[in-house]
Formats: sequence, structure tokens, C-alpha cells
Amino acid sequence: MRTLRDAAADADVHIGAAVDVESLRTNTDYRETVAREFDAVTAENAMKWGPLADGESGYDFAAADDIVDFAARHDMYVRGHTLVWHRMYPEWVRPWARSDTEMRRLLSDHIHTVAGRYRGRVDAWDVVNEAVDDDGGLRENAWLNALGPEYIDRAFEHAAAVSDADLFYNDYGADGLSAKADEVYDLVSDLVAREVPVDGVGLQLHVFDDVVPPADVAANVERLTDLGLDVHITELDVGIGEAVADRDEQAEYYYDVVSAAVDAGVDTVVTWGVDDGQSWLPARGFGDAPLLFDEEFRRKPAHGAVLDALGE
Ligand code: 9MR
Repeated sequence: MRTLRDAAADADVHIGAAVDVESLRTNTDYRETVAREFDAVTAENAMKWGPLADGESGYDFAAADDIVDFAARHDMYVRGHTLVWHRMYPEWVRPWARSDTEMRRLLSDHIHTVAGRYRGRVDAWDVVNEAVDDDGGLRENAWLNALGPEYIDRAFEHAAAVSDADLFYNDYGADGLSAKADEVYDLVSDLVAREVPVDGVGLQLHVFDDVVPPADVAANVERLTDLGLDVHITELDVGIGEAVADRDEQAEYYYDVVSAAVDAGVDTVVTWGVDDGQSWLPARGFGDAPLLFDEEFRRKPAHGAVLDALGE
């Protein structure tokens, strides 16, 4: 039976999933599904600073290494997620108790350590994640407080110094045409104009309260690629509930949005999880069964829809 990865190879794009390291280690169905169907992975949590360095005793790369090794064994493209984020950094960072100079050094050390370790093994990094505030402007966070807006430049420069991966800015709510999408566009245009080493933009595309019109996604992708940037869909999921009513409508939307994105120039599409049994969306009350496989790892209509979208 034709797999997503077969279709992606023919279309010369990558199709990926965010993976959970425990499931990869312990669940055979999960592991076999990922290896068979996808040719790209993102660590759903294992490469975030918190999970990498929770204790005071330094970094523990066991989980992240397992994912990268799995990807290498199965000849997969790896998206690293994420170096700089306002959430999920270790408690010991304690930004409020540090000088601006210490924060500057921490940012540099962290990026050198992690992006440096995976040089040659991670193909794309989400260097900065979710830096734009939902109400406009840059989001208030520890890095903005300590370094000002230039923390974004520094993050990309540090990553470029130690990594040969493509370097991405990644955000949510900036997928189609919206005020926030305009802010992200302005942010990355400015980075490009100032020759900050950014290579791409990740559009997360979590869909749950309202569908994002596929034509708007295409228009946004086109204006970003016109800047010379690569565009990935990085965290696709479509919750059943408010946005789509059932599995058939869900499949239809997956088809429309993946076709539109790929036609507009997206070369990597990653779903935020593998099976409906494990997804952040239902857990947060944001819609049900959002992925391509059900909790028994059976293919859903959405799987066929993505297969068709890639096949054209
Ligand atoms: O899916 C992730 C969930 O397991 C974590 O608890 C959460 C907090 O770290 O992050 C979720 O992933 C987020 C991603 O890293 C960034 N974009 C939004 C994703 C969903 O919240």
C-alpha cells in the first residue's frame, strides 16, 4: 500500500510528524507507523531546553539522541525544535535573578551546546519560536527583557556559527492572512534586509477554532518565499469540533490546505503528532482526533487526503 513517504518522495517534499520519545522507545505500532509513513521528524518536546537540561547537572541528550538516531536509521529529515522560546526552559535559568550579561551568555551557551552537538544531524532548526505577541509587537519574555529585540538576531547568529542546518523562525496564528501573519512577515523581512542568517519560516497551522482558508495560506507562503525564504508547515493538526464537523470534513480540509501549501512552494509538511491517541489538542479541549492515524494507528480519511494532495 502506498505510504505518505512514497508520495512525498515522488513530489520531492518531506512529510513528517512530531514524535514522542517514550512512544518511539516502547510502542511498536507507533515506531513502525512513523518509520513506514514519514520521512521527517520533529521532537515534540525532547529538544526543548527544559527537557534537555532539567537538572542542575547539565544537559542530558539521551532522549534527543534517540530521536536523531531513529531518524538516521530510517533516512529521515530532522527538524530541531526549538532553541529559543518563552516557555519550557529549565527552572534553574531564573531570569529574574540574573544580570542582562548573564542572560546574554546563557543564550549563547545554550545555542552553541545544542545546535553544535547536532551539527550535520539536524537539517532545520526552529531557532526562535513564537516571538510575536498575539496583540502585536514582540512578546514579553526573559530574552526581550535582558537583550531587547536584538535577542532574535543574536539567536540566529549563534545558531549559524555552530550549525549547518537551515535556520527557521516558527510561529502560530500566522498561517494565513491575519494581523499576526503580517507581523511575522514584517519581522522576517527585517531580518532578511539586515542579513541576519534566517533561512525560513515555520507556519505551525494548528487548526481548531476556525479553519484557515487554504488560499490565504498559499498567499502567505508566496509572499514569504518571495523574500527568498523557505517555508515549512511545522505543526499541522486539525481538531474535530468547531473548525470541522467530522472525519470527512477534516480530510477535505487536510487535502485543500496541503495541496495549496505545496503548490505555493512549501517543501516540508509536519503533523503535530502521529495518532489521535496522543495529541495536545484534545487534552486542552481544542477539538478531537486531529491527526492522520486513529488511536489504533489505522489510517483515517485524512491520511488518504494527504496522500492525494501529495500525489498531484
Ligand atoms: O505538544 C507539546 C506539548 O506536549 C507540550 O506540553 C507543550 C509545552 O511545551 O508544547 C507542545 O508543543 C507546542 C510547540 O512546542 C510549539 N507550538 C505549540 C505546540 C502546542 O502547544
